[in-house]
This record gives sequence, C-alpha cells and structure tokens, in this order.
Amino acid sequence: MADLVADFLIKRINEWGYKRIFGFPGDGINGIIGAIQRAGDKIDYVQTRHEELAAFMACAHSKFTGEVGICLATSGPGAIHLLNGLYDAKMDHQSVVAIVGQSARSAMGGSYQQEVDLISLFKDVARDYVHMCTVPAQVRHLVDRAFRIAISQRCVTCLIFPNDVQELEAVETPPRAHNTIHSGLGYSQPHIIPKDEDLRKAADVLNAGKKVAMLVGAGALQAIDEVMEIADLLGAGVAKALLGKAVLPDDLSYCTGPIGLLGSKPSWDMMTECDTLLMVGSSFPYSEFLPKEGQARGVQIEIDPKMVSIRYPMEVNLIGDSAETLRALKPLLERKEDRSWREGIEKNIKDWWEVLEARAMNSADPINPERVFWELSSRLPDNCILASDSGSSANWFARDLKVRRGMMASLSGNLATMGPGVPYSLSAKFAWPDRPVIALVGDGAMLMDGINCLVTIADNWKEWSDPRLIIMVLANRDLNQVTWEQRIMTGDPKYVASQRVPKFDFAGYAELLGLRGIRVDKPEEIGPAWDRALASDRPVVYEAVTDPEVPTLPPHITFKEAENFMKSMIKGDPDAPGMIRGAFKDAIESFIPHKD
Ligand SMILES: Cc1ncc(C[n+]2csc(CCOP(=O)(O)OP(=O)(O)O)c2C)c(N)n1
Ligand SMILES: [Mg+2]
Repeated sequence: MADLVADFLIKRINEWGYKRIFGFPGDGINGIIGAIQRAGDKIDYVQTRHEELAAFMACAHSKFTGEVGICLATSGPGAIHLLNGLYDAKMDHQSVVAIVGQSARSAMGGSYQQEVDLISLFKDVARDYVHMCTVPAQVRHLVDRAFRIAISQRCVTCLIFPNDVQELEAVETPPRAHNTIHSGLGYSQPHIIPKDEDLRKAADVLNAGKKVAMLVGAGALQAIDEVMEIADLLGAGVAKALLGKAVLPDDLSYCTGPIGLLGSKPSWDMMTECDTLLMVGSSFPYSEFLPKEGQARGVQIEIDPKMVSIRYPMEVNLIGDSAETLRALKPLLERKEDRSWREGIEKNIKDWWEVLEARAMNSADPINPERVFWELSSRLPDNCILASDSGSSANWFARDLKVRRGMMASLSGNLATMGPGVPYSLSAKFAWPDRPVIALVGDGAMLMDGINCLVTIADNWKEWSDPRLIIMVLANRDLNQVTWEQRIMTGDPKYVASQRVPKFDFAGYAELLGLRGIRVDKPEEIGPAWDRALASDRPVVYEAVTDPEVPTLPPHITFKEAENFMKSMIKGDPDAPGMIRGAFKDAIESFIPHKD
C-alpha cells in the first residue's frame, strides 16, 4: 500500500506501465518529488533545464516510442513554462500527461504566492481532460482517466495537485459508497475500419481516376507496406507531409517528397495535374498546395472524424486506421495498366534530385547550408533518428535528406515552434540509447534553448550504449527563415535589429562541456566533418558556418512573390549585393515561375 497521495500517484503511473518523467522541481511539487525519490529505480526521472524542455521531451517521447510522455512541473511559473511544449504535443496529436503542482487548498483563492488559475490555464491545451485533485480518493480515477484519454485520443491531459494534498494519506480503494469513482487500468486500441459500402465508394473513385496523387502524413507511419502497395496498384506518386517524412524512403522512384512551402517541385506538379487525390493520415494545412477545388476527386483516410474533408472537399471520407483501411481497400482496387502518369512523375522526381544536388553544390559564403544536408544524406546511419528545428533547417531536412526504412524523423509539425530540435533529439537518446540521433537546428533556436539542453546532454551521455548524438547548428547569424519570409511574402528588406543573431562559439561551447565541437567553414570540409562526427565517441556539436543569403524558396515562385522579393531589394536590403550575385539567381532558374 502506498503511504501518501504522491506515492500512490507514482505507483499508479507504474501500473500503467510508465516510468520516465521529464521534470523540474519546485515547492508546489515537493510531495511528488519526495515520492519519486522513494520509488527508487521504479521511476526514471530526467531533470531538464527548463520546463518547456520537459514538455518537448515528453512530446518527443510519445513521437519516437508511441508511448505516453510524462512531464512534471511546479505550480505557477513551472506550469506556465510547460505550455509551449504541451501545445506542440497537442497540435501534433501526441499522448502526453502533464502533472503540475498548485498552492495548498487552504491558500487557494487568496491571491497567494505562485497561485495561478491552472484549470483555466490548461483548459485549452488539455481540453480533453484537466482536473485538480482535492481529496485522496480521486487519485486513482484521475490517473486512470488522464492516461486512458491521452492514449486513446492522442492528446494532452493534465493533473493538478495542490501541494498539501500530495502529502495526505493515500486512498487506493475508495469506499463503496455514493459519490465515489471506481476506475481500472488499461487501454487497447480497437480495429477501426470503414463500412464496406464506403470502401466500395472510395474504390470506385480511385478506379475511375487516371492520374492519382497520394499524400501521406504521420497517420500513415504504421502503414508503410500498405501505402507502397496501394501506390503501386494505382500508379500514383506519393507526396509526404512533413510529419510523414519517414513513411516512405526518399529514394523510391515515385516518392515526390515534401509538399508545401518546404516542398518539392514534383509534389507541386503532381498536385496541380492530378485528377484524383488519396490522402492518408495527414492534416497538412496548406490547401493551395493541394489540387484546385473541382480539379480532382478526393478520398481521405483518417482516424479522427474531426479532421476529414477540411483541406480539400473530399468525395469519400473513410474513418479508420490507415493500415487496416488500406488493406481493406486493396482487393477492391484495379491495377492501372496505363503507367504513363506514374512514369511522368518518376521522370520529374529524377530531374528534381539533380536540381537539388546542383543547388547544394552552388558556391556560397562561406558554405551552402543545403550542401551540409546533402552531404549528410548519403551518410545517414541505418536506424538513425532525426529531429529538426523550425527554421531554414526544416527546408533542407524536408527536401535534401533521403530517409530510408527503419529511420525516424520528426519536428514540430503543426505548431512549428522554435526550440524542439535539441530536446527532441535528447529525448530520442533516452528512449533509444543504442541508436544514432541527429538534430538539425538554427543558431537562433540554439540560443533560445538548445545550449541549455546541451548541458543535460553533457550530464547524461556516458550512460548511452551508442554515444552518438550530433547537434548540427546552422550558424548563419540570422533568423533566416523569417528573414526570407519577410522578403518574399511582405516585400520587406532584412531588418537587422530584428533578424541578426549574435555571434556564439557553438563548437567551443561543446568542448567546454566535454563534448566534441567541430566547426566547418569550407565546403570541402563538410563531408569529412560528417564522417568524423558520425565516428565520434561522444556527442558532437557540428557548427556549420553557413550563408544566410541562400534562399529557402517555396517549390514554385508566384509572380507576387518574385515581385515582393524585388521590392525588398529595392527598399535597400543590406544583403542585396550578395544575394543578387549569388545563389538566388541559380535557385530561381531551377524553378518555373507560375503566374497565379
Ligand atoms: C517560438 C517561436 N518564435 C518565433 C518563431 C518564428 N520563427 C520561425 S523560424 C524563425 C527563425 C529561426 O532562426 P534560426 O533558429 O537561427 O534558424 P535559421 O532559419 O536561421 O536557420 C523564427 C523567428 C517560431 N516559429 N517559434
Ligand atoms: Mg539562424
């Protein structure tokens, strides 16, 4: 029997099969920290340097293991710090349970120190389940429901524990009486497949199409074989939303790669020319990169009924598990004998890889960021795990890295927040200490939270059976992704006071921490430096001194965007001479301007 409420909380978490908690202490959770200490090795507690990092790591734990990620923070400021990471999890549909402290019950409502209305604060991010424990008999059902809802709904739930409650005597079994709740453990995912008649309707649409395009997202990560089989039957090309990068190997002849602002030209061409769209497990947001309304007949496979037919008006919505639904659909599909559509896509993809290679090899001052990714691509170790941040790195992560089967790759897809790259990669190492992990991060994001997280890496890496964790930093001294967005989308020149990133010696800092630091500022050193990093006996910071004037352009340039860009130059962009001379010209020539 557990002694105190906090001990029972920890015991029940164990009974759900979990032991890793990412957290940071404070007097709002002293009782819980005490219970964690008493639990010994039943809990694997990871102290992060900031509560936001704990929430990012919990999100990544869910992404890279399929399990629930758990984060813990104190009342008031600690709880507030969790929020961004929790929203990242919520928006990418990850299962995370947040546990936070609160002022004592006797002080609540008294504008007490660190007293924040936590139920209201978490009401949006944990809208499926946020509750406060006010008496010990609640603990069992609060934990049971928080876990079951987080798992089954793939969402964030939150439990709030006033600090005095944590130290009350535990009640493991509520009395058999009125007003008590008697909950149990466990959840097992049901088979969810659409009705036969809906499968038939979908098959009719797909069989009638002559030019089928597929788009797959994170919801298809467990349906790799099925996606390949169906794409083959339909003679389709397959584009991947960012979170679905690991669904298909990038060297498949019919994989058009990424879509959207960070996308590829083959994906763009396929979507603008197809007559049928099959979307599987994706909520990719940008409709302008999908077919024009009316151009294509649409079928969507999606587990969450809330997410169907919102990006494109679908003719058939199949609510179901991706793999099972595709398997059920397969016998109803006729193999397309005319392969000319598929062949056209394959030719386009082949050309595109050549364009990407040529772009990567363009000279830049001092080195071209795209080449850093290009050179990594062929060196990616089997089974590696990739985590990108939100910045220009996300472009090159999406376009230039050829992932292979068995790898995992993620980033903040829907929130697109800065900051997750390093904590995601660290969380991946805790979950998979035997696999190489690579984070791809900008200097802005490094200075936001990455360098703090490096301290935790330095403190833990000796425990890992494979110590390889490489943090690649694009040291471009710029908040580059946004600088380009300002030029292309609003026609504004670079505003140095807002966009400049101060100089920081990332490689030197790594060495200071006992890690390996490698600074690369010559193109011919990029590849050999990757070789050294990948052979390292300890985590590495690979600092790539890259040119901020290499454009992160969308896959097609509209006239409006080209016009905005020219305006930003005329208005006196401080980097104009370099850009006009350099890579922009080559890059713009590789895209066909579209008049829309
Ligand atoms: C928390 C947060 N703040 C601001 C942004 C807007 N934003 C997106 S990318 C970016 C620049 C990132 O700079 P850096 O990390 O240096 O990467 P770079 O683009 O320079 O490679 C900014 C400011 C964001 N997405 N998230
Ligand atoms: Mg930068």
